[in-house]
Amino acid sequence: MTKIVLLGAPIEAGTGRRGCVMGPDAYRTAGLVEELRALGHEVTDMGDAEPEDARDAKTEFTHLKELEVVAGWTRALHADAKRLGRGDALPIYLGGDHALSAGTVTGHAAAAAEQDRPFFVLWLDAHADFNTFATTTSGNLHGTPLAFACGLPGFDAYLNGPVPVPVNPENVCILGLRSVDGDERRLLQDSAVTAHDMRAIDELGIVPLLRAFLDRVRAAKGVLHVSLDVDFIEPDIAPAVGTTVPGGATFREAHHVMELLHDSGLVTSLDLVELNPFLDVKGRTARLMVDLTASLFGRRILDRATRSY
Ligand code: HAR
Ligand code: MN
Ligand code: MN
Ligand code: MN
Repeated sequence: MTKIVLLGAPIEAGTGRRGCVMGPDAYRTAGLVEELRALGHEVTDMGDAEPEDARDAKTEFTHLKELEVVAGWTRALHADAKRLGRGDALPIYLGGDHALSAGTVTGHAAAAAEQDRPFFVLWLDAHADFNTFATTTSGNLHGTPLAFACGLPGFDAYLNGPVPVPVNPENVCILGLRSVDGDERRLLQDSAVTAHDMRAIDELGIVPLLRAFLDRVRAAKGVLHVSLDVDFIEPDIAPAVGTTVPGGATFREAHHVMELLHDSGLVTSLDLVELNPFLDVKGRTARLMVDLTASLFGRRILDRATRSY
């Protein structure tokens, strides 16, 4: 049994279109609480977080969209995540677009540092979200949270100062990449982030790539934050996302990742991001995300005599 807290983060300012604000309620409607309780977990839904006022958030760049709103969410969620990271329950953040992870990842990194635990991030995404204010061409700030969390320069507007505990890029693994911008690609290649694109998954298999990372987390006695972007998954089966890219993880690849994460016992916090219920087809994407979360929390096809991990 795991103690789980759910916190909604209905932010859509990081993306170029409307709809992610409905994400938290779509997860509730799709039965997330009931599914987790059916697996024997103790679940508390804390409702939705609210952004701080961040009208002071300013930069020299004029093409950034909704910087003040994103900064307000970053500050609020950073504080929420730092507090929840000190507690004994496992938080699931219900997005909301991926800009929310600027707050959750940096908040959990700060809480882990207080406890002298190495902090690791698994980023399941078609995108690297490794743009800075200087490199984003779209100005959509959901393309920036991982660069921010890793301490790349220029982001002081988000937390009104530097990131207190930047994530060590060596402790970050991205799985599922298939859309990276030009300058973003250079930043990623110059960093120590482990980035596995879909070709690597095709050639080597998603399981060995994930296992290698989990082995590192375990060896370091680390804690693991997982950030699951809907667009990690093949859009034919997960259409409710504004930034679909063909060639994503299959149904079984996505579930297998979740099953291995469960068996590892290493996950300490989770983001579910980018669900846009306005784009969904009869709730299927919301239900798939709930089912993937259930796999991460122990739902299995058969009980195995030996652990698969
Ligand atoms: N790289 C593109 C940009 O920065 C697209 C980013 C899209 N990000 C998400 N989350 N949808 O992964 O504009
Ligand atoms: Mn609501
Ligand atoms: Mn993303
Ligand atoms: Mn994405």
